[in-house]
Amino acid sequence: MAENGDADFSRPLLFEVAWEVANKVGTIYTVIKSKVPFTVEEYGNRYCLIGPFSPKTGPMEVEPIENPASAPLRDTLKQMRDKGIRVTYGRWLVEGGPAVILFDVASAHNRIGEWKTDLEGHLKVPFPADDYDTNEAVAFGYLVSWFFDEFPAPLADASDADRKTPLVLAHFHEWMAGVALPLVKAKKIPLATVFTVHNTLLGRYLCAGDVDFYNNLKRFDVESEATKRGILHRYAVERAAVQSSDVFTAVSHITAYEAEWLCQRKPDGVLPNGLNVVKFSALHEFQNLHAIHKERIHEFVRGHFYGHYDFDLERTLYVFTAGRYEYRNKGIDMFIDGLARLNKRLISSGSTTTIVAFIVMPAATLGYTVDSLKGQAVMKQLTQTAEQVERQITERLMEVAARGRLPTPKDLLDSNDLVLLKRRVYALRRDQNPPVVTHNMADEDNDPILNQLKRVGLNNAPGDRVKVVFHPEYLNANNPLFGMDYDDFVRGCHLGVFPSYYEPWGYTPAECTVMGVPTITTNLSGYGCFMDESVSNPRDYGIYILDRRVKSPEESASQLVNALWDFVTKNRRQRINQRNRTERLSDLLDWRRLGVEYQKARWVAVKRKFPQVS
Ligand code: G6P
Ligand code: 1S3
Repeated sequence: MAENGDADFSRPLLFEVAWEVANKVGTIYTVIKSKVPFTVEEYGNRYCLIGPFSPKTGPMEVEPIENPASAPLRDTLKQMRDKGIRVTYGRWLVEGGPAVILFDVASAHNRIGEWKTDLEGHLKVPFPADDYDTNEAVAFGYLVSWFFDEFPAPLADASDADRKTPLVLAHFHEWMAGVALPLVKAKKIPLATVFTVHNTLLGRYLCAGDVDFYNNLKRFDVESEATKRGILHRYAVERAAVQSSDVFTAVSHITAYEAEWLCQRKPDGVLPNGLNVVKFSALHEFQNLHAIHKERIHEFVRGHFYGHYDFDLERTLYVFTAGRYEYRNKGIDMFIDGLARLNKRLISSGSTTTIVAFIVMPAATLGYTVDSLKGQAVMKQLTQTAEQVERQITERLMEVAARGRLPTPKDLLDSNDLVLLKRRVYALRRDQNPPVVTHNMADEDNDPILNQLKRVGLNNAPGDRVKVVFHPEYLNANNPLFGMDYDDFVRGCHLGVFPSYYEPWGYTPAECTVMGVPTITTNLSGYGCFMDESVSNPRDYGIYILDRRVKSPEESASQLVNALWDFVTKNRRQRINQRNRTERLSDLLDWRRLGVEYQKARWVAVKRKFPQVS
């Protein structure tokens, strides 16, 4: 956004519009936030983001500025404020510090009825009264289109010489920001638009059910499928956004293929999600971080498995999966099945390697279980006691040696120490297996993960070579069990497993890659397809790509077990080498490389909207 009011007309203004601007709901927040520094580098103060104001997080996300320095923006916001709309303008407190406009959707709630009736006229679909998310999306969309309608923009057919105001571009993400697009088109607002889908509404619903999605993609009766699922109105918004934008894009080829059939327009391009890659100057630095964070996971494991801690941590590997709790879409069904088969194979081969598999997926819970908290507490007490005894031993050693005598074993531990230690050791006893879940689930009986673990017999029994820990909450440094941020946890693990069936992009494996952690992914994830196209032998770089597109579920499951087996039978030196190779791929995922696709999409949008611009 032009702050100084005298913008260079040859240089466009760029707005980026999304429900997750300064409002973390899911991973689109990560896409936009991580891309900001790269976009600011190109657009400087001609860049501004637009999102909804969240009373909970908005004040922490944005540093407000009373009045924008740019006169057109100031006037536009004033006109809206004068009509009762609450707007926060300021700097988004993220790297790059871009300008941001947050509309308080609640201040427009009184207009939702009128706007929905208008939208029904445009989309020819009825909107239910009680769909909260849709109501919010409608209000946000009308506010955004109102903003662009008021904002001075060049006439689409003006020549360079006549153009009095800068050319304006807007990039919209996802259906919740999509309502504005058909309105912009209907009102003929001279705005070059790009729309990106990060998944399709119908695709997500269809995949979560029991449907052979990819083999039937071309045959779905989209409106009737959307109607069956009660989402026809949402679907209509998404399709209208797709069809009204100057340039339509998807985050991956697999999603582009899906969107072509479900939203009925072939995407103009693919905009993969990048990351802000921070490279270490020497490879050993990220390897050292792995060792440091693995130590912290060891501490958790000693506590969680207290009383049954009979395996060697030097021969233990940590594998994990994480993300939104979408059991089938994220391939958790296949992951658990794969773990059960791996367990059998390790046992029958007489292996002494132990695998601890973590599932980090938020679900409704009633808090941590007493047993989980107790495990960490008894281990903490044991550590304190051991440290106390150690101090006493040092004192005794000194005392004896200072008198010119060599200490004997009897001088080291006295009976009080032994009593103290015995108390701690007895506190570690327990009859039952260590729990597979760290929390009390709100609905344990119907939890798909717990039910499948039961079915396949993974219950942390003493003889099992594969142990499981389901942590139904995202990780952060204040977590009483791990006390680790997610990134540190990932670094401490050995392998990320993401056998997704529906995964438009998949940030989780991409994040692993930039941290040098090998992953298992699939050719139904945007990330997996991207790696398959970009790297000649992904497996050599620690990227195992399962075929879930052509192969049967049984064949894909065998591929998963083989990939796990291949990984767990590597020795330490091989794992270290593999991590080095994985980390080398991180440049591929950097916004500096992938952001170019965004530039191309914007360029095409300008060309389509303003053909006279050279
Ligand atoms: C890093 C550290 C090494 C450590 C190794 C453990 O490479 O720099 O000092 O030995 O991690 O690797 P592992 O795969 O066994 O956790
Ligand atoms: C979507 O979030 P999800 O986890 O619901 O958008 C993400 C960002 O583009 C993408 O990485 C992910 O695959 C999609 O599924």
